[in-house]
Amino acid sequence: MYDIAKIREDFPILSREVYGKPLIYLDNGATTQKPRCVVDSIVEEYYSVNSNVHRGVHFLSQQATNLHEASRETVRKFINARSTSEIIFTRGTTESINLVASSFTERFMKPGDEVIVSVMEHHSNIVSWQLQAERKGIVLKVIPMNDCGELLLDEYEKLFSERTKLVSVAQVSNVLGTINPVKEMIATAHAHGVPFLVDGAQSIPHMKVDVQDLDADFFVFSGHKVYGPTGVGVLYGKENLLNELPPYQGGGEMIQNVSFEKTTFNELPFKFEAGTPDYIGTTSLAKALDYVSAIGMDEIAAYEHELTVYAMQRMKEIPGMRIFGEAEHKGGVISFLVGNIHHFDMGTLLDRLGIAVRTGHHCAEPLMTRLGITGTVRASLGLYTTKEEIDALVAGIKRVSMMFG
Ligand code: C6P
Repeated sequence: MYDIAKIREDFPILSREVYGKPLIYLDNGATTQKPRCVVDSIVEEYYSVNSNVHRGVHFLSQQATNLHEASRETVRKFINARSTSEIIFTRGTTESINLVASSFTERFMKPGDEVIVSVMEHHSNIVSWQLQAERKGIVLKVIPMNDCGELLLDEYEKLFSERTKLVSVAQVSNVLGTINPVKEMIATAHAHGVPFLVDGAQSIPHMKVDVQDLDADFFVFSGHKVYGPTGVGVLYGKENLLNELPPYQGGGEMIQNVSFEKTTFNELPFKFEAGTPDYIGTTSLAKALDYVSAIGMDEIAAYEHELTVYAMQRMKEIPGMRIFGEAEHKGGVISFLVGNIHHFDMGTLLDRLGIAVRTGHHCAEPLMTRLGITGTVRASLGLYTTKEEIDALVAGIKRVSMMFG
């Protein structure tokens, strides 16, 4: 049984009001709200354990280290990696992609070598590669999509050449909600001998992820989008690949021995974790993963799917409604425009009704160009979203539309 009332009680913020109206939080694609156990974990660890990890012989340092490393194991289990050596803690999806872009390019790419991305990528999976294009002369190739927001797999296949060195694609689009067939796309890349990075920022909160089943070479995500804290994220990488990559940043923890003549580097995963990690954040992230696991990722996916189907159907009742993203396989992200109403106006007026949505280009300007628009209003669902909230959104949109005649 999916006990939505009980789930909502775990999130104190959901009972607050804005402008004297009950909060209807539909901006989960930007960040999710936190259950009590996640916030409690932060407070408790600061109050009773806080000490730097991997650095002290004393009791607290060892206890903090144990918590930090236990969290790595929780992440490993959550995405079914083979070993904790494959779990690198970062600041989030963006830092994880930048790490791979920098280290992978340095190790494996020459000027003229190619990376394939898709037209629906978030800026972090475009600009990270463009920086390498400027510095190292690599070339970006782009998988196009159809008008429903589905990637054109035949075109994808045609993009491979002898110079293709990596494919980097989001599992779920943060604008269209499209669930891309990454398992199939990874198999295609591997048939060409090319590794694949999956941007899991928008998939990890909504579906079961098994990196071995996908056969992903890299998988990245942010803690804050999966009901965890801000400032901590994950880079999963296959051990043999990570071993080949040079370090991303220099500092404490990532070294074995340092002299002014020569420095040797620590083993995985520490080679990529320079400086004091956000060990309070990693413990709290593990609490978030335990929390969603206890509900069940399949149960969350089924609940959100039903809600998405309902939301799509209700939204289409609204006169002048244009929905961007109608893929057959679609998650709970609904981008729309109504008539000639500017997305910013719609978002601002919905806000006055207590409804939090995101407006603008959603850090996906090339996708906006493809769609021929400057931005959308985006409602993104979470595990605590209710049908009543969808109804309130639909009523809110109708009310704003009436105001604009
Ligand atoms: N998308 C959104 O409102 P960070 O900021 O590092 O946690 O995540 C970046 C990122 C990367 N890939 C995808 C597919 C994403 O959706 C995001 C973040 C948020 O859509 C904030 S722009």
